[in-house]
Amino acid sequence: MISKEMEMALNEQIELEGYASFLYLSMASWCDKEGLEGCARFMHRQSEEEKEHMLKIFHYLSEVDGFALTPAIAQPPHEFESVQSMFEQVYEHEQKVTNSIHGLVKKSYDNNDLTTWNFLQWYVEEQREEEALMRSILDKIKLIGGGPQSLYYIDKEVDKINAQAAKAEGEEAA
Ligand code: OFO
Repeated sequence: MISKEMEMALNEQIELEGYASFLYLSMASWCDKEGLEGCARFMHRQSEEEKEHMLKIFHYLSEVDGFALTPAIAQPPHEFESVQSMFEQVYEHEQKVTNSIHGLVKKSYDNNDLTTWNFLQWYVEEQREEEALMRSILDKIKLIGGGPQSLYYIDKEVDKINAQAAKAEGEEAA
């Protein structure tokens, strides 16, 4: 059975993952509005992934006799200054999630809750991958620069990255 302290901390993580899902959904909608279809597909996919991350903790809590709470999610922003600033916000959010996961890993270790410690290793790896992915997109955006057709090329690149990620996970790119 999981401790109340760990249960509460995992419920906070549920909220953070849920917020990430809503934030990326909001970004997908903005991208669509701006005609950035590839970026919209990418953000929709990220939003779904975050929902899965949230649910994974839900199921874990049930499994260890804890109680998962459905979070109240704050409304994310709807407008973004540019595609670059949007991806900068994604990267920042991912760093925040990474710090939170690392905090949970430490807490589980300090509490001698090695079951939760082991469960969290998946998230440690996932965050490493997500941060690397967002950094590589930001690097591409900087390389493409601000020329007249830059948005077209950025959108194409992000769409390509999305298709590769979907393929690697054996799904159809939506
Ligand atoms: Fe849940 O991995 Fe990103 O935030």
